[in-house]
Amino acid sequence: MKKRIIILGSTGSIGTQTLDVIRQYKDDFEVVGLACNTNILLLQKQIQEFKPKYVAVSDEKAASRLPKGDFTLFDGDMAITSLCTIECDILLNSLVGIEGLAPTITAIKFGTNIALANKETLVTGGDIVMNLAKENNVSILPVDSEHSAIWQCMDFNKDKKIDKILLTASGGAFRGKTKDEIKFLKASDALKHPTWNMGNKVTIDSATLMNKGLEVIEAMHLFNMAPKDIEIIVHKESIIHSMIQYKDGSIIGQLSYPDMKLPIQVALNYPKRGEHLFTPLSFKDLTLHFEEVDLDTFPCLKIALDVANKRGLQPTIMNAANEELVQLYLQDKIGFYDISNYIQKALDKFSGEDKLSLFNIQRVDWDVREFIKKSI
Ligand code: MN3
Repeated sequence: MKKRIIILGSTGSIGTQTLDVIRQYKDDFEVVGLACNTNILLLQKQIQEFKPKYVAVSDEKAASRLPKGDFTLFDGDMAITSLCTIECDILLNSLVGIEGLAPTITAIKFGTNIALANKETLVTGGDIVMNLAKENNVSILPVDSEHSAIWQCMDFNKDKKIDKILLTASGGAFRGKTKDEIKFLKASDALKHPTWNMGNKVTIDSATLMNKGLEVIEAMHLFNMAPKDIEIIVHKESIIHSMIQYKDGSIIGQLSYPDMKLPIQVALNYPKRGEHLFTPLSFKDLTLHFEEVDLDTFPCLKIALDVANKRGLQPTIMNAANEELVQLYLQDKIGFYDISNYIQKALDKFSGEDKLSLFNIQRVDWDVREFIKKSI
């Protein structure tokens, strides 16, 4: 029996790489649903090739441009939620931003296993999502390379008693530069990212190291670890994707060339190992470097670590402000350090003391965005 896959965000960076993986494993997987926001041209090609039974397009105007075919179309605000109620074996969520949270929750309630590439799901709603997953006996399969690495090091047993997570970081596009140099750098400078092939939002988050902060919060929820037991190590080659340390000091790491298709296929094939061979690492001529992380030059990470400890709605406030500010930075409307400055302003302004619920997350998210838009 082929595993039935639904992909949210099929036209994005992770979505297209997931379809590359499925192309390599034609006998193992079947695409039953695809969802995107506006990229109808690419979606049309994907529909022709993978023949999903269900398609969701959240932008109604864009949906109207999609020619009818042998599939059921969901369009508009509820499109993605509707797709999440369709039976399948794995729902891969690669939506970008807080938009990814509600669909994850819907799919979990329907008992669907989630391959999770949407960081905000766990960053904002981690406590809700992990509890719901447990109640519904649903697996959260990490797709992010670091979390996949940790999961693989644990031999897929998230309850394994470990002492520490060693989370590696490429350091982003501005690694090694001073504050005075970075101050004037624009989004276009960051988009020339050295190692990973990612979307624009993630590339900027990677340059500010907010991406690593979000990953600490994700790891905290996924593996039930305190933030203080998650150590960040800058490793510019991105060959070691993360490591775990046992009480006796023994460390286990996962290594490969940086290629998102590897963690994607690990999640889809779980609990089996995939048969398709990725280019294995050649140790000849391989030199690896490690540095300490510089929290002074990259204040976004410092904020994220602080917020990780506070939990509740604090990560939602940080994330909402960051999402808005990254868009403004991409449009050249603000400078690099405005991102961390205004995130801090948002955290100072909002108490975030209300109870953690989907409703409160969405409300606070909206309020913080309005605050940022008005402030700039
Ligand atoms: Mn990552």
